[in-house]
Amino acid sequence: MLKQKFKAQADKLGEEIKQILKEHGDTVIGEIKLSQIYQGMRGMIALISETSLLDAQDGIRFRRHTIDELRQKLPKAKEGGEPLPEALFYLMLVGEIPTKEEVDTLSAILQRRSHVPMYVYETMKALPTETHPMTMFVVGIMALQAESVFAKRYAAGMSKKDYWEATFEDTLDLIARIPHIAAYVYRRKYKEGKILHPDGLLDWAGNFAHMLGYDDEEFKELMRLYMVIHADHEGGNVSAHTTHLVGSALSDPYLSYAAGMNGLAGPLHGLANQEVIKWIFEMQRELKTESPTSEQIKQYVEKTLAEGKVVPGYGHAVLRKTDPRFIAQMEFGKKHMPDDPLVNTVWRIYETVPPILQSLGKVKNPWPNVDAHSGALLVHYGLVEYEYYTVLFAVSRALGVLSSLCWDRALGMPIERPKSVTTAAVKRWLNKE
Ligand code: NMX
Ligand code: MLT
Repeated sequence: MLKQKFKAQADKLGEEIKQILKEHGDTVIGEIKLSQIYQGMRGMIALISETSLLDAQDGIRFRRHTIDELRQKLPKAKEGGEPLPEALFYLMLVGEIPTKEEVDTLSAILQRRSHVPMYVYETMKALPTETHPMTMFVVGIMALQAESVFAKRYAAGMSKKDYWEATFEDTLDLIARIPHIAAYVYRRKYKEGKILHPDGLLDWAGNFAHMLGYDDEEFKELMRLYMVIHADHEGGNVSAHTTHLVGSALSDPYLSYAAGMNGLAGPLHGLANQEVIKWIFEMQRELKTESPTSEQIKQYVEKTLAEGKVVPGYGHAVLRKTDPRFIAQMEFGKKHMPDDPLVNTVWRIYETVPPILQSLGKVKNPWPNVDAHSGALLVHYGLVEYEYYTVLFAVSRALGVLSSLCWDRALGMPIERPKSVTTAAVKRWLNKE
């Protein structure tokens, strides 16, 4: 059903795009400044991504729905609780909010597809336990690539018109299997390799929490919220853009997703979630207090800046306001753990950091992003191994980047290959040479 629905939507949009390009293909939609090609292409519109759109002021909208709306409208595991991430995947894929029954069917399909062959675990096990969890995770995904339907069918001479279907199959298999690989990384690195068997009756995120070893109902709710808010952030962020770029060479979804997650593992992107909590723990250690005052935080931030480092969890390349994903986590904290000292420290940092960054005069967005809050909520439930946090981000990000990849292949997107120039060429344009 989901596959047919997706195909029908893709055919419809594909026709509309053909018409738009026929009538308006030569329409000029902007201009490029020289500074943009030297400065990370900020603000340059260069990609199509159907699953979500980021507004500098209002934050992310998934198929036009804000985070607040998703928390109200998407089906939930329990009344009044957090939305089911499978429901968001459904929404990103076909543009419709599913019914609870449709989500339950999808959860059951994912359970059925979730088998990970033993050789994948053996490959991860061959790595030393000191290996960073993101490296272990990506090695697991790369080992699993041998299962790719797309790669097998391409080798057997698949027609262009079937690329979307093979991508769709790999996407469902990957989303089903990724939590198992991620849970194994955690259990292998931190819990002496004691694997916990899946609970076939649970939803995707609830079962992931269970396989990690956290059966507290509130933690499962946190995982559902976490998996929803980290899923997608339009197409230009490093992990989404990389997955799209690598996929454009017809590298299969396993290769493309693994490439994207290597980008997520950078400290300016997804690794910032571990950096935030590490930074707070170092501050607590140095100041010898669990609850630093605003004045102490201010001095610590100034020290961080004086050492030539960034304040992790603050700033954004597109957002110019507090990230609504930060607010959603703050609301979760106020509901479930209003007196937690670490969570309160995160809130005190939120009051203290923005004016300091603003006073530097160069930081375009002094407000917190999603990573400023996530670690403190995890620590509250006992998940203190902060090097693991980016793996959680990666599990969630699969929902967005893989549904986007389905759209890329269904719309017949070509290989991505922009033009680069040398500074000598730039000087020639400017008649400086
Ligand atoms: N602390 C200190 N300086 C900062 C910060 C910050 N949090 N954010 C930006 N700046 C500096 C930046 O390093 C640059 O300095 P310089 O000119 O000396 O190189 C200057 O301000 C201008 O940068 P922006 O244009 O404001 O930011 P840009 O778009 O280049 O980068 C980030 C965006 C997110 C990479 C940047 O704000 C940052 O490094 N933040 C801290 C790391 C972080 O939280 N990353 C997570 C992003 C969300 N995610 O999950 O991916
Ligand atoms: C993300 O969720 O990908 C980050 O906020 C980074 C970005 O959007 O550039």
